Amino acid sequence: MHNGVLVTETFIQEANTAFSAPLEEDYEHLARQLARRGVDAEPLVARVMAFNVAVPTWGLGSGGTRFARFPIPGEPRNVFEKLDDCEVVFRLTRATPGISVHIPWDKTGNPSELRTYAQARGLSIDSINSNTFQDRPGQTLSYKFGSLSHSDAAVRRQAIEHNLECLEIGAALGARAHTVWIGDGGNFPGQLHFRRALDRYLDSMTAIYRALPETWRLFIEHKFYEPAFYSTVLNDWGTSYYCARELGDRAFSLVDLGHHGPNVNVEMIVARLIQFGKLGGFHFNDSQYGDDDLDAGSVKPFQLFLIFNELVDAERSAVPGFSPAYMLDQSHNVTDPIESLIASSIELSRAYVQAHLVDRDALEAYQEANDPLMALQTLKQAYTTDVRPILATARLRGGGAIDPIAAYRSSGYRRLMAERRPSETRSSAGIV
Ligand code: RM4
Ligand code: MN
Ligand code: MN
Repeated sequence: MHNGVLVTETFIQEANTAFSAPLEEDYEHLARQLARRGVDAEPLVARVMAFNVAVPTWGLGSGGTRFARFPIPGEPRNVFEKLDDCEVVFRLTRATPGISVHIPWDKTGNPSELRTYAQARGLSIDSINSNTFQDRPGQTLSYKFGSLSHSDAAVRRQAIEHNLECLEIGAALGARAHTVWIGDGGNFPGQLHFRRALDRYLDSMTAIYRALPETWRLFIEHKFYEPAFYSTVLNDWGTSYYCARELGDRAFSLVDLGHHGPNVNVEMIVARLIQFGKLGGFHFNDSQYGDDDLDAGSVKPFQLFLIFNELVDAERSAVPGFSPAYMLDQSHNVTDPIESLIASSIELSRAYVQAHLVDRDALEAYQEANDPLMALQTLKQAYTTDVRPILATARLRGGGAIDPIAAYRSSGYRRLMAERRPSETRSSAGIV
């Protein structure tokens, strides 16, 4: 069964008919408005068409908290069904051909079969994530007290081996990056010797780095708390930067938007990592209090814009080696995951194109003249521009939907999946 049956090109074209005349009008109006500001809309459409963000397989099922998980009908039951859902997101948005997979959650007996399955849907696996933050049935040693930084060398070895296996699977899948996030840390003061734990982490990571295929990048993801509540081993961007530098040229820091303390200036962290040549990429999501894994741009869209402002600034000034990987990392607890992923990918494109609207010469002049009010106004002018017609035009030209969520809802895809994928009783708590 191929799910394109429902969300076919013809279906999308038909869904677009009602929206295309108003879109044309809105696009022309916006293009004239931008022309008055000396901005050409056409290259912006081209930029949006070239903009991609990878979708996480673990975001396709309903997530949950440690209290409960509320499954929705038609959830994918395995990685193949997850890819079917990814295909729907991709067809409608045309912005999400890349997929991040998590091992062992997405482990199959035959990675090359999975690779072909993805390719047949216009998708590719671009990064692999290891998981040493939970125990699996049949696992010899427990990660309860850590993995790559564990006090016991045998546990560290087991966690290293798992990462090496991820590299092998990733190579068969055609991935180009490996992301390591560990849950290691301490729940109580005194539990961990901070320096020793970090040394052990670095030793383990060195073994993984040595096995990294030549063309790959290694991403390390810091997080200031959770599951460890008092201290984490890779707690902040400074530690991450230090470790990435110690590991070598192909190791980079990955910024997950939910992994910072409240009110932390994340855009500044992004700028610092760019300046130091160590920004590997992003796990986009949004949050109110912590690692809430909410949809990108839902709570703090201005922060998302400010982050893209730094990214576009680096892109335009051709910072050497600047090539961050854009990935979503979200848990959809109360929405249809397909809709959340569509909405999130649109939020990212919006922030990206708005960042391109910043009048950078004017901004620099205001910065040099110490005119904070006008500097902010310059950013706000870009941020308050309604760029929806540019985003929709880019989707339309790429073969996607003008209104992807409306098209998805009218396709009946979820209903059909509810019939085809009888639910498995899985009411346990947990992120996925
Ligand atoms: C973590 C972290 C990792 C993700 C897991 C599921 O908080 O963000 O990137 O793989 O959650
Ligand atoms: Mn993450
Ligand atoms: Mn996270």
